Order: sequence, then C-alpha cells, then structure tokens
Amino acid sequence: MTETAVDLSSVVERARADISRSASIDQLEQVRIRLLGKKGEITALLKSLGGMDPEERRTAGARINEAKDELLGAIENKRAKLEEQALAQQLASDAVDVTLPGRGQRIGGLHPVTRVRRRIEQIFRSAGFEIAEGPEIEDDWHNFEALNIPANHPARAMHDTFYFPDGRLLRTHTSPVQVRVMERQKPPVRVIVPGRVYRCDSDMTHTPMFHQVEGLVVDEGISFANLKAILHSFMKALFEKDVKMRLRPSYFPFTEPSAEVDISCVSCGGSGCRVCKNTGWVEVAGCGVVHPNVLRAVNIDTERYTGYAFGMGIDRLTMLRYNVTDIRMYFENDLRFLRQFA
Ligand code: 2NL
Repeated sequence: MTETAVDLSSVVERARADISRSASIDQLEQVRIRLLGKKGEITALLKSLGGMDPEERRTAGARINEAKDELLGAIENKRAKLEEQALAQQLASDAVDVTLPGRGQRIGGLHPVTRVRRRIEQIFRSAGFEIAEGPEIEDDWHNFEALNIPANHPARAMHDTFYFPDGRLLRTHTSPVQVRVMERQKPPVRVIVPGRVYRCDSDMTHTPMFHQVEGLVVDEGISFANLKAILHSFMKALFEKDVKMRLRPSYFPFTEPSAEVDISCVSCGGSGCRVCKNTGWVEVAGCGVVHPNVLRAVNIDTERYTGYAFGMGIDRLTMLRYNVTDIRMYFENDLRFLRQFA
C-alpha cells in the first residue's frame, strides 16, 4: 500500500467517527474545516497529487475524490439531522399549552367617592332635582362677590383660595355653579351640584382637592321647614337607616339664617365612639335660607322668591358610609384599599 492510501484510510475512518459523534452544527463545521478547509487533511492529500507520476496520480486522485464525496455526503446528512433535532427541540420548548386556564382579568370597580356621589345624585333626582355642573376655574365674582362675600370679607381668608396670576381662581365651593344656573334660568330652580373644589389646606382631614355637593332651591314660598325636611329624608336614604338629624345655628355669608347639620352617629348609633368623638352626633352639612343679596346679584325678585341651599362634603359622607378614618386613603389610589369597594 502507498503512503497516501494509508493516510487516506485513517483520515476517512477518523472523519466518519468525528462526523457521527458531532453533537452540534458548530462541532460538525469544525470537522468539515479540519478535513476540507484550505488547510484541511483531504485538501492536503489532493495537493500532494501534484508530486506524483501520472499513473499513481490517476488512481490516488480517484480514491481521494471518492473519499471526499463520501465525507461531504456524510457531513450533509449529519447537518440535516442536527438541524431537524434543533428544530424539534425549539418546537418543544416554545410549545404553548392552549388548554391551560387563562390568568384572568380582575373586574374593575367604581371609586368609593364616585359610588357615593352617584347615590346622592340618584336620591336627589328622585326628589325632583336636576344635576348641574360648571367650571372648576372661576372668576372672583361667581366664587365670592355674587355670594355676598365682598373683598376683605373675613370668609375670604377662611377659604384658602388657590389663585392664578390673572386673578382667576380654583373654585373653593360649587356655589358659583348655582350662581351660573340662576343667571340663565328663572325660578323655580331645583338643582344639586356635585364636583371637585379646591382649598390650600392639607392634613389628616383636609386635602387640597375634595368633593362637594351643594343643593339650591328657589321658588315661591320656600321655607326653612322645606330645607329641614329634604335634608332629613336625604340622610335617611343615603345611610339606609332611620338616622336622627339636628340643626345648630351657624353663619355663612350666603345664607341667613344658617345652620350646621348633624346626624346621629352612623357608626355607633348615637351611644358614643371615636367617629363621633363620644358626642353621638356627626356634622355632615351646612345649610340655610339663601341670603337676599345672593338673589339680588342674579336679578331674582326677593319679594316674590325665597330659596334654601345646603352644602356637604362627599368625601366625608363616603368616610362615614364605609367607616374610613383617614380621608387621604381616598386619594392615594392604593389598589389594596380600592379593591375592598368593588
Ligand atoms: C358646607 C356649607 C353651604 C351653601 C353651601 C349656597 C349656594 C348659593 C346660595 C346660598 Cl348659590 N348658599 N350654598 C349654603 C349653605 C351652606 O355649605 O359646610 N359645605 C360643605
């Protein structure tokens, strides 16, 4: 046997083993380069043909080319197998089990303040009130002047107003909306006005933005007795309890007479607890008979018409309804808190 023949058969034998042992396409490619690359073993053998005499070259050449074809074929077979394996593996690892149950989507809920606002609206709608809305950015006249709060009135200082550089302001109560209703609509007027209001104040019981609902009725023959009746019916409907109600004399620039509205504590029923600070009563609203100056500001005939008005904090009513003691909870929007109301 010639030297080339010995070399060839050992190269081919080793190559067969290496090809079949290759565990990856990379590894297989290394084997191919080692055999058939520029400096490959088979390539070297082919180059050696140049130094042979013609007879020897013909037989050796034929055998080396035969071996080369065999190995190329083996490499291609192996490559196809490895590719098939890789694909099968990826399909297995990427498989989606379409029979698994879904992860689910929690159903959202309305914010507790929204729920109580809607309840309030529904109760007053059924008593014949309309619901009015208006701008949160107001002018001095609608927020103060028309409500019998002239410049330098001490009530202005109490309102902790947010002002814009141009003199406009964030409404400190929803009353300016009632003023706008009376500007465009002659009596009879029966409206409630829910909405956001703003005061520069922040602690355990005050947030710079809070929700209010005010009510206004202007018609012939409207009295304080009508006010007391509508408020008591409303409180019983809102809390779904036979709550007691009392009025204490108070002062607002826009009503005369004025009163604070207390109801028997909805938390303890009146026997005394932390919510009512052991008094058995909780303050829930302010009210009164509309001051004639307010009616005059919107050209309503004070000889013919009288009115009552009231205002209450929706956030505070929501706290009472759901037994929450820190008003800030309603504005942090922690889902663990909010989910309890879904
Ligand atoms: C309170 C007190 C109140 C009013 C609001 C009102 C509005 C007009 C005319 C007269 Cl247009 N009055 N609103 C009257 C009395 C009390 O709110 O403690 N709110 C949280």
